[in-house]
Amino acid sequence: MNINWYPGHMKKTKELLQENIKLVNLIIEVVDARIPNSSKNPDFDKLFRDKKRLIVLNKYDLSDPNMNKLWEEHYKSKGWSVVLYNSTNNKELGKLNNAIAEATKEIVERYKKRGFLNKTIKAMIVGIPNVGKSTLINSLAKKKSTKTGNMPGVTKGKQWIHLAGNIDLLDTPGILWPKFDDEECALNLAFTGAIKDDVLVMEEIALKFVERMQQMGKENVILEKYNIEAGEKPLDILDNIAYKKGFLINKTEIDYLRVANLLFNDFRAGKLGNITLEMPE
Ligand SMILES: Nc1nc2c(ncn2[C@@H]2O[C@H](COP(=O)(O)OP(=O)(O)OP(=O)(O)O)[C@@H](O)[C@H]2O)c(=O)[nH]1
Ligand SMILES: [Mg+2]
Repeated sequence: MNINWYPGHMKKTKELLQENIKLVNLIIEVVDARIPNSSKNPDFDKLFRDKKRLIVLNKYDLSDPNMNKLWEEHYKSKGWSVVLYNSTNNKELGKLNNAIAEATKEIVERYKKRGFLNKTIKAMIVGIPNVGKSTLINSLAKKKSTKTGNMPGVTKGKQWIHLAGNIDLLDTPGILWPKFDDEECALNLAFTGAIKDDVLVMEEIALKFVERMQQMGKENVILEKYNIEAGEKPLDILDNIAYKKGFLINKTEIDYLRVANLLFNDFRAGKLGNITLEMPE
């Protein structure tokens, strides 16, 4: 399977990130807690080498709590600030504000020594598409300052948002990288909705998803959710879901696209439970 999605606007966004590095003190890199490795753009480590970085493991309400701890420790051990966050829950805001304050402590101290007591901290939010960057900004701004949506490619250009407490945030469009060398990584991005469904054959992706769930010993989650029998092959599971739901074309042919859409709507909304698809090395 050959999965790639690097439209022209992503190349432009990379240039935009590059141009704005000098203007910011802090990089807030948002990753998906269900796929912390696959959702980490490998270009960023080089691009932001010399900047203070805060990693937000976003959507941790959808990922496995035991894995969350492992990933948090993993990134801490790399010397980055880390916070587990749910951008859709305003009760968690304090946690993110504390993490930002902690990550910018040294910068604020340096400003103070030079006599700048209320200097604005500028932070740039970066990450792959659909990971929750704009939702996170809206949570910090306590209002809808920037457009969000459950599909990749919602934010089209850069946008500065001024927050109380002397901080400016730069929202940026999500970007991937030109070529996925690793099929597992590409599939993880497809499963979670970071790659536009339109450029994928969702029926095949669904098959790969069932296969992965089987490999992880989580096939039961699917069987229980749809109240179906186990099957020998991943395709049997898709068939069983289709028969159970009556997803047939002309009463005979299985409508695999409908099955795929159901499966991914449920997985992406957390209706298959808290699932993390990869472990730290
Ligand atoms: N469950 C859950 N959903 C979230 C969280 N953060 C964001 N979402 C949802 O994820 C979807 C994508 O959010 P956006 O904020 O638009 O993502 P983005 O990173 O700005 O995406 P692009 O602008 O396309 O790059 C939306 O449906 C949000 O409601 C979270 O922490 N938990
Ligand atoms: Mg956005």
